[in-house]
Formats: sequence, structure tokens, C-alpha cells
Amino acid sequence: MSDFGKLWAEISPIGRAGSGGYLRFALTEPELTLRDWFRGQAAQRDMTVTDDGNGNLFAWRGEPWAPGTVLTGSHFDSVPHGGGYDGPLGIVSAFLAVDRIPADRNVGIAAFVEEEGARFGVPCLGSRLLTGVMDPSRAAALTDRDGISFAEALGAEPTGADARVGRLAAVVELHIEQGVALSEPVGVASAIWPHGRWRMDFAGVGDHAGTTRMTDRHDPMLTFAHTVLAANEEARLSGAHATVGRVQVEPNATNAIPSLVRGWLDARAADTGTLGRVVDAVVKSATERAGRDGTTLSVTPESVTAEVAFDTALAARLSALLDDAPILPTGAGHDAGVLSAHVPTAMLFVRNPTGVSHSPAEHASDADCEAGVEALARVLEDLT
Ligand code: HGY
Ligand code: MN
Ligand code: MN
Ligand code: MN
Repeated sequence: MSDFGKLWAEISPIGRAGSGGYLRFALTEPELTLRDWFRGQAAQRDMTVTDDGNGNLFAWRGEPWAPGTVLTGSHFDSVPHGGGYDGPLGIVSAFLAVDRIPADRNVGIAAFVEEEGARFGVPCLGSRLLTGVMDPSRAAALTDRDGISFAEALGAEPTGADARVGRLAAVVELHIEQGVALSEPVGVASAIWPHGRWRMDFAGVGDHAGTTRMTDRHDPMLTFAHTVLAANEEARLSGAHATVGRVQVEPNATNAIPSLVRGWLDARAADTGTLGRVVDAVVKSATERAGRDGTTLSVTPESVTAEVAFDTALAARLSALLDDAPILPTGAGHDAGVLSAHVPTAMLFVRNPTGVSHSPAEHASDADCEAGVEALARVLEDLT
């Protein structure tokens, strides 16, 4: 079994559900177990482990945050029943890559907390706190579906920005590709599409599903259903990506017309103008429909992210270093995207043959993952 295969076998069972997908929500038992695994890997390599007080874990070779350090790593948390590679691949690959570079190089490995936003609702929460993009008191008050706050889960108020981020020479995050554009084992990221989440609350009149005449209804599920179709239509017309997910219905009963339906619009596009037009068109269509249904709609933008254009010189340098590895954009958000506003940052993608991600079917071959480790080692050695 390859070095990669051995390490991968250690973490694969952690947090796996019957679906074959993973339930690794930030600061819950499976993710905490993965953090213990992280500490063990660091100890085996005599790396110093630190926690930044925001829930982000780091392993350092050399002085923590030493000027000129190159930071790599990714995240452990998953979406519900997500794949096992999205996040952990970047951390496992980082430990293996560190084994392959000269021992005197200053490298850090990060495990960022709540990258998916699947528990507390804000993606890249840890990297946003670390870089000062997210206010610690707002983060502390975020709650999960059980009403547990991020501060309670963390066991303390998050500490917020750490100015030592500015000392880093570079950040490189390795990640499974989430799409089908990569035909080579390894690619280099050029950009992250602008994207965001918009909470949409559809309010109507709760009533009896069996006795209320159709003409008397103000059913928010109807307006919601129309909005799902509108989002799909507008995205298709614009070459964008739009989904309505994480649906909450109150009351959620077979024989009751709900009074409230809440859903999140996840929209992404290759440029900010297109993204804005798609979101505006969806909201306009939903609002018109609400007028017909006698319901009301409120829209709250959340974690809207501008386009991330990675350092082009750095991307070109890494592509050349990696035998002209393809340079390509992604529609997925990443901690590297947040850090890129503060430090020269790059991303390496490992080929995903089906492109499927955020699903139990997500997969990358051992050979391609091994190629990713090799590429990351070359990049870390080059940059340090
Ligand atoms: O949802 C995303 O874009 C990423 O996978 N967190
Ligand atoms: Mn993801
Ligand atoms: Mn990810
Ligand atoms: Mn990421």
C-alpha cells in the first residue's frame, strides 16, 4: 500500500455514515477525532501544534508563524453526507509532502474550522476569523440547529485576527477538484468564481391541508417551489450555477399548510455582473409570485464572496514547476480564497474523474492522490 493509501486508511472510517458519505461537522465528535489524529501526525514529525483560539489547528515545522513560513493544509469538516476527500485530502497530503522536503524548511499545516459552514452557517468561518474578515463576537453568537453557539462548541470566545498571517511567505491549499475540467492528475487554480448564499424566508398563512379551499390559501411552499424553478431557469440562461437548499418548513406536517418556508439560494457565476443579474432575476420572479400567492418574501444576503483571482505569477510558477500543469478556475469556495487577500496564495487540484463532490460518490484515485502529494512536496520545497 502506498504512503498515501496507508494514511488515508487511518482516517477514512472516521465520521462515515451508512450512506457512505461523511457527517464530520465542525467541533463534533468525528471532527474532534480527526483533530486528535492531526496532533498524532504532528507529534510523529516533531512538529509543534498550536490552536489560534478560533478553532483552527496548526502543525509547524520550525518556529510557529516564523517569517517566511509556507502554510498548507485545508479542512476536516464536511457537508452532510459529503465525500471524504473534500478537505481532508489537503491535510493528509500536507503531512506526506512535509516528509519529502528538506528538514530545515519552515512549513505550517492548517486544519481550518467550519470551512463548509454546514454547522454554523458561515463557510470558511475559521479562515475568516483568522484574517479578521469575520467579527469574533458575530461568530461567537452563530448557532447550530440545536441552538448550540460557536463559542459554546469552541469552549471560549473566538480570538479573531492574528497579524502573524502577514509573516507567511505563501499559502498553498491542495484540494480535490470539484468539477470535470481537469484532465491531468494535478492542476493549479487560477480563480474562484464570485459566489454567495442568500437566505430566503417565504411567509404565508398556516392552515388545514384538508379543509382549506385552494382559492383561500396563502401557501409559502408554492412560492418557494416557484423560486426553485426560477433559480434553475435563470442559472441555465446565464451559464451560472444556482441551487436552493437547506430547506426548513414550519410546521413540517403532512396535513398542515406551512406558515413559513426558509431556504438558502446558493448562486455562483464566472463574473460578478452575471452573479448579480441572476440573483436579482430570481428575487424579482419570487417576489412577483409571492404577490400572486398572497405570501411575503424576505431575502438576506449571507457570506457573499467576490471573485478570487489567485496570484497569477505564482500560479504560472507552480504550473511550470509541475510540468505545465493546467491552470483552471473553480466554482467552489476555499479557505485559500480567504487567505489570498492577505498572503500570496495558490491552490493545487487533484483530478476528480467524475467531478462529483459534496456527495458520497466523490472520489479520486490513489495514483492521482499520490501525484498530488508529490506535486505539493515539489511546491513546498520550491517556495521555502
Ligand atoms: O461550498 C463550497 O464552495 C466549498 O465546498 N466549501
Ligand atoms: Mn466543500
Ligand atoms: Mn473544501
Ligand atoms: Mn477549502
